[in-house]
Amino acid sequence: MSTSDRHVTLHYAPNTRATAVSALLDELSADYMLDVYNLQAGEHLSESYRAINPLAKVPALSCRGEVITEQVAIYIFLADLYPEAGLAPAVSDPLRGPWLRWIAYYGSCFEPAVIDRAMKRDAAPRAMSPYGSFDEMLAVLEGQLAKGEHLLGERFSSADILWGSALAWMVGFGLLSPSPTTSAYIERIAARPSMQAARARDAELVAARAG
Ligand SMILES: N[C@@H](CCC(=O)N[C@@H](CS)C(=O)NCC(=O)O)C(=O)O
Repeated sequence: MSTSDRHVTLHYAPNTRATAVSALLDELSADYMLDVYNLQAGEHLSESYRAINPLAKVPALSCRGEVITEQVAIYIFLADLYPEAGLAPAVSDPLRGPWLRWIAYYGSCFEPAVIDRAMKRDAAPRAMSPYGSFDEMLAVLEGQLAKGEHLLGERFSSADILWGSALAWMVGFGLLSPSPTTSAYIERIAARPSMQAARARDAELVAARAG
């Protein structure tokens, strides 16, 4: 596969879930470009963007004529697309299953729990709730984070970019009171040059609009 076969367009808006995806692309030294939308101006609601993502959400990727939406798919797809960066355990690696588990946990358990909390809704009855209770969901995650520097222990992976950025957002919104270990994890991921560069670029994009 040549480098150009791996060119990715990231459909993007600053200060959103797409920001950390751009950091992941830098971590992977990927060949990519940004297709930037102004959410405040409603640019993502256009017919042309709905042709890419009918839900009119970012992030979305275009690669080799296909569209990939949903963060959990994107964090798996990109790390697999650039395996030489080592951010996706190989299928033969014992850490492959845990890596998939924690990325899926984000979409299946963490997001629904956080949205319920943000909306001040109780979890659905236990048998219907995709995450049990908020406290259980968080305790399971924090138990994993206590095992090492990264979600997979010593091994840094694309899952850390997803989780580090999501946890930072949730703390910023006042939806989480993290343990000291989780706070240290959030800071560790936020300090990565890729994350700092993504935040700086977002500030420039927003400032350029204001100007
Ligand atoms: N299920 C999507 C959710 C993406 C999402 O909610 N993106 C927000 C930005 S952080 C968005 O596009 N909001 C614009 C809108 O809904 O109008 C995923 O996990 O990728």
